Order: sequence, then C-alpha cells, then structure tokens
Amino acid sequence: NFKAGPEPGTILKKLCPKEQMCFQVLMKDSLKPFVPEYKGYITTDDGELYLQLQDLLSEFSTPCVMDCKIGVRTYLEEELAKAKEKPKLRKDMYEKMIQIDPEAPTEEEHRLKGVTKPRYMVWRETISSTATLGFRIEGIRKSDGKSSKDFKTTKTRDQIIEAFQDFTDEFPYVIEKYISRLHDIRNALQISKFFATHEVIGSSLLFVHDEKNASVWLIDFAKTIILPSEVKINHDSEWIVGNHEDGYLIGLNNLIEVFTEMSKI
Ligand code: 4IP
Ligand code: ADP
Ligand code: MN
Repeated sequence: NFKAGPEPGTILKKLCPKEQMCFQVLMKDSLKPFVPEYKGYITTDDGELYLQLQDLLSEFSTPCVMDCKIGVRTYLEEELAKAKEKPKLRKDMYEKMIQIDPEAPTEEEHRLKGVTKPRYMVWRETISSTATLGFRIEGIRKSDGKSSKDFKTTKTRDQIIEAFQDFTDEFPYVIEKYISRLHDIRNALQISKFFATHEVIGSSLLFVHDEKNASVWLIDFAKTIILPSEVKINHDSEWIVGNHEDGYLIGLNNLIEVFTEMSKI
C-alpha cells in the first residue's frame, strides 16, 4: 500500500478517492497542523495512482512509532447494511478469529467456516479496548526496529498502560509532550469544520518520538465519510445503528486520561 516518495520527506499511499477528498479538505482546515501534508497525487509507471504525503518520520532519528486506532466502531454503517441485506461469509475473517480464539465462532459459523465482516469487526472491538475505551493499539515499533502487532487482545486499562510504558521506556519524558500534543489536537477538533461534518471510522493517531521530540498526527481517512447534511454527531456518545456516532472523542479523552495517569506514576 505504501512506497517511498519521489521527493525526500514524502511517502506514497495507494490512492483511495474518499481519502483524497478528506486530505484536500483537511489542507484548509484547523486540523492541518495535525495531519500529514497532502502534496497531490502521482501516477506510477505501472499506472497506479498514489497520494503523495508528508513522511511523518523523516524529522526523527531512529523513531519509536505507535499506531492507535480511534473510535468505538471500526466499520461503516453501510457495511453493516450490506451484510444484513446480503450476508457474505468471510473465510479469511473466520480463520483470523479462530487463530486468536477457537471458541469465538458460534456453532453455525464453525459449520460454515465463515463470518460476516461486521461480526468479525465487532468481535475485534470487544476483545480489544475499542469497545470500552474507544481506542486500541494496532502496532508499535521501537527504536531498535523491532515491531509488534501483537495487541489484538490488549483490552484493559492496565494492559494498555503496560504497553504505553514499554513504548516510552527509553524516553519517559516524551509522555508530557504527548499529553500536550493530544490537548492541542482536542482543541483543534473542537473548532474543525471537517470534524463537525465527518464520521471518522478506522482512523488512527500516529505517535512518534525519538530522544529529542515527540508528536502525534491523525492519519488514515480511507473510511472517513461526509455526514448526510441533516445529521449532526458529537463524536462523544454511544453509537446506535443509524446515528453515525463514531466515538472519536471517547477514544481521545481516554488516551489523554491514560497518558496523564502515567505521567503521575
Ligand atoms: C482488518 O482486520 C482491519 O480491520 C482492516 O482495517 C480492515 O480493512 C479489514 O477489512 C480487516 O480485515 P484485522 O486488523 O483484524 O486484520 P485497517 O485497514 O484500518 O487496518 P478496511 O477495508 O475495513 O479498512 P477487509 O474487508 O479490508 O478485509
Ligand atoms: P492503511 O489504510 O493501509 O491501514 P494507514 O494510513 O493506516 O494505512 O497507514 C499504515 C501505517 O503506515 C501507519 O501505521 C504508519 O506506521 C504508516 N504511515 C501512514 N501514513 C504515514 C505518514 N504520512 N508518514 C509516515 N508513516 C505513515
Ligand atoms: Mn488503516
């Protein structure tokens, strides 16, 4: 999905028109300082389209990187509607499910060796911290280059704190910088027209630090969609089918709380 960019300090991400739209709007929004700069799109020799984005790691030396997926819901209402209308069984998702917990599928799902996408996504939300805290750790890469995606069942506040502590253990003073940046992000969201008019699903906050600096950016808008004009959401209340709530601020507030608690230890 990603390639090195043609100019230093840039990367290329496989173009998805919805995400491109988001970046175009974001370049004129109060969130601009908190997202990678969008530098247009590029067609490669093999005819594939890519977004050219600022490489968020380029200013860091041997960075530590953490991707946290934000929100209480990780799939689109549209995907739920499709699955209800015409249930499509996903064998790959069934396989991913039994790899973590062979007991998770129902008898029928075992028989069919398949689960629907929302069924899998909801299960992933509940075995991780997504359903309870509104965010989950997707992956961490430490300064030694070792990376882990082994956080699928990282669920409790204590498990999260343990993972965040490991992430920051070389440079614990970056915790304060992260807290400050997360507050800035919350303030920018409060006045953002983009945030007021979009349902933000499957998007991540990317945490990056080295010995000197620490910062956080909003990334991945492939499943961020514009709200129907009559719908207003507050990003802070329970999702009920049809209300489009994403729980983005539930996740951000819990992240701030967890880091703040860590800074006091
Ligand atoms: C993945 O599950 C992630 O949720 C993907 O989201 C999602 O892609 C995949 O759905 C789903 O299989 P695991 O992380 O448990 O492997 P992301 O791309 O944000 O990581 P979508 O397309 O929903 O963004 P499918 O339908 O692409 O397989
Ligand atoms: P996908 O839609 O394929 O999930 P994401 O946009 O979520 O792609 O990015 C996947 C990973 O790529 C992130 O976790 C992050 O490590 C890295 N990444 C994404 N965007 C950038 C960027 N602008 N600069 C540096 N790294 C990035
Ligand atoms: Mn993604």
